[in-house]
Amino acid sequence: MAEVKTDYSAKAIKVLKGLEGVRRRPAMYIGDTGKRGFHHLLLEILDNAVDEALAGYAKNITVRLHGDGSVSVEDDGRGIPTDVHPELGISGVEVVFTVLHAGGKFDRKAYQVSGGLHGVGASVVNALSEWTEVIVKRDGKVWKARFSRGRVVEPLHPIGETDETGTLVRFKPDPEIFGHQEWDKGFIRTRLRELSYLVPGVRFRFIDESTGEEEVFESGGLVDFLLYIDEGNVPLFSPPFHMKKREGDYELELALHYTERDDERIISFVNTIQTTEGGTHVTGLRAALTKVINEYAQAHNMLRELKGKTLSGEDVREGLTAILHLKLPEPQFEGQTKTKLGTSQARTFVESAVAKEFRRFLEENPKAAQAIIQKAILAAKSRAAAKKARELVKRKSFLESDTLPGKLADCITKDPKEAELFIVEGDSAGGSAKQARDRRTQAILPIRGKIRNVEKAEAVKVLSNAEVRAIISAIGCGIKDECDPSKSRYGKIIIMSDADVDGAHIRTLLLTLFWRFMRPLVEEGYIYIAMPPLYRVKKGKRVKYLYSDEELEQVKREWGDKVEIQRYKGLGEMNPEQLWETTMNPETRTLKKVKVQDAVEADHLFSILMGKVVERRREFIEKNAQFVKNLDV
Ligand code: 28F
Repeated sequence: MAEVKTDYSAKAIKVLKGLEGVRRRPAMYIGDTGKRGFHHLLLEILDNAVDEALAGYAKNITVRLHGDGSVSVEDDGRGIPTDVHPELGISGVEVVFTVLHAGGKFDRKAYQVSGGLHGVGASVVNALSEWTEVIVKRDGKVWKARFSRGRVVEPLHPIGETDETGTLVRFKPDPEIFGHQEWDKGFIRTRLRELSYLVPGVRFRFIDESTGEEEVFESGGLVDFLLYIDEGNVPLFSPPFHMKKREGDYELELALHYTERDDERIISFVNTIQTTEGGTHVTGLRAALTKVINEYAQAHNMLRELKGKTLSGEDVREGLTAILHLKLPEPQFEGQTKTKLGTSQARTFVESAVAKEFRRFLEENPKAAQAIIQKAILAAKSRAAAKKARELVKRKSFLESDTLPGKLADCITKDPKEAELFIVEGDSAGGSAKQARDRRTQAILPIRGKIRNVEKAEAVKVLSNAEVRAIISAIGCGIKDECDPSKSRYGKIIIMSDADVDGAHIRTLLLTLFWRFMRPLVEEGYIYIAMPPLYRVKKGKRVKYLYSDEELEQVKREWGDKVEIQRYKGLGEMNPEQLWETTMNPETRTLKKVKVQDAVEADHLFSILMGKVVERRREFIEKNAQFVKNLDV
C-alpha cells in the first residue's frame, strides 16, 4: 500500500502511461483492432451496465447508434460515484475512465461480467476512443465529463438537476486505432437478445437514430430462451424443468427439456458470457443427469431390457436441450478461445444442486421421467446395435473408403503440403474453376446450392447427404473423434462461393459442418475462404478488380468519370482467366484463413438462432452475410 502516499501528479502520470500503453498495444487489451476489437469496446461498456443490473439496481439498458460513428449505452442504475476518491484525488467517474483495471482495484463484489477479454474496463474504451462523453445522474444532479484518447478533456462538473439516477456513456472508436468503423446491428441485436434472456427483468432497448428503428428485448428468463431455441421442435414433456439455486457467492439457473431430436444441446453461460467450450459447470450438469436418471430408472425397475447395463452419459443426453447460467465471482477461463470454465468448485456446486432438484422433478413428474428414460433406453439399444453391426461387417466405412467422389476434379500432386481443395458452389462456377485451376496443385469439388443444414438435422442425416459425404471423402481425414488433420489430402481447404447472401449462407453452413465434424481442421488452420472480387472497373486500358464498396468509392473518387463498372453477382459471371487471376492464383489472390473464433461465432449463431426456426431465416442470413463479409484475415 505504499502507493497511497504518492502525490496526485505522480499518480496522474502513472495513469497516463497506462493508457498510452493501451494505445500502443491495443490488441493486448481487446484482442484485435478489426471488427471484433471495435465491437469489443461496446461490449465492455454494455458489461458495466449489465453489472449494475446484476447488482439489482438498473432495470433499463439502452444502446443507441447515433449515426456519426459513435454509440452510447445508458442505464438507470445508481450512477457512477461522483465524489472525489480519497486516495487518488479524482472523481469516481475519472477513476473508472482513466485508471487501468479500475474494476479489479475497486472490487464491485457482485458477479462482474468478466471473462476472457471482458472486464478490461471503461478506461480501455476511453484510451481507444477519439472521444468519450459520460453523463451521470446522481444525488439530485446531472454530471458530465469528457475524455479523449485516454485523457481528461472536461473534468466532471454538474450541468443540471434531476431526481433520476443512472449512467450514460457515449464514445466514438478512434479511427487512428481501428480499421473497422461500422457498427454491426445484427451483432448488437444478438447480444441484447441473449442478455435479455440471461438477465430477466431488465428491459434492453436498441435504437438506431439514423433510421429511427427501435427494438425492445425483454424476457422471463431461461425457459423463454429454451423455447426460443427449440421453437418448432416437439418437446417430450412440458413445461420444461427449471431451477434456480443460490449458495454463498454462487448462483445457478438451469432450464432443460427433451425433444424428439437425437442430438445434444447444452448451451452454457458464466456471468452472461457464453462458454462455447463448456467446462466444469457443464461437467457437473452432465454428471448429475447421468446419475439421477440411472438411479430413477433402476429404482423403478426400468432397465431390464439392458441386461444389467446402465445408461451412458450419451444415452441420457440424446434429445436434450439445456441452458445453464452460472454466476460466480472471479471465474477462471481456459481453452482455445477462453470460453471454457476452469473453476473446479463449479463442478461440485452444479452437480449437487442439479442432482437434488432434478431427482425431485422426476419423482414429481413420472410421465416426464418415463419419456426421458424410454428415449435413453432406445439410444442405448441403437448404440449397441450399431456397434455390433460395425464389428460384424468390419468393412471400411464410406468415410474412409478409397473411392473419391465422382464430382471431384482432383489435382495431380499427392503432397498435402502443396495440394489445395476448392469447394465451389454451383456446377457452372465449378466448371469455370476446373478450367481456371492449376491442375497440378488445385482440386475442385463442385457442390450443389443447398447442403444440408448441419444444425437442423441429426448427425446420421447430415452424413447421408451426398454433398457432405463428397466433402468428407475428398478430404479423407475422417470425422468427429477420428478426425486427423495429418491425414487430410489437402493442406488448404478453400471455400469459394458467391459474394452475396446465398454465398454467405453456404459459407456458414460449411463452416458449421467443419466445426461440428472436423473441428481439428479448423483449429489447425486448414480452412480458408476465397475472396472473389465484387467489381471490375475499367477506364480506357486500365482494369482493376475491387473487393469492397470502400475500394469502389475510392476508385470513383480517384479515377473520375467515364469509369466502366461491372458488378459481379456471382462466380459464374467471370471467365476462367478472370477467376484464376482474381481468386485462385496463389500469386495474386486473397485468402482469408478461418480462425477458431470465426467458426465459434458461426456455430453460436446456429445454435442460438437457427434450430428449425424457419421464420427467422431471413434475419439469420442477413446477419451471416455481415459476419462472413467481415471475417478477419
Ligand atoms: C453505460 C455504462 O458503466 N454503469 C455503472 C455504476 C455504479 C457504481 C459504480 C458503475 C466506484 C469507484 C469503482 C454506484 N454506487 N454503465 C455503467 N454503474 N460503477 S458503472 O461504481 C464503480 C466503483 O470505482 C456504483 C455505489 N457503488 C457502485
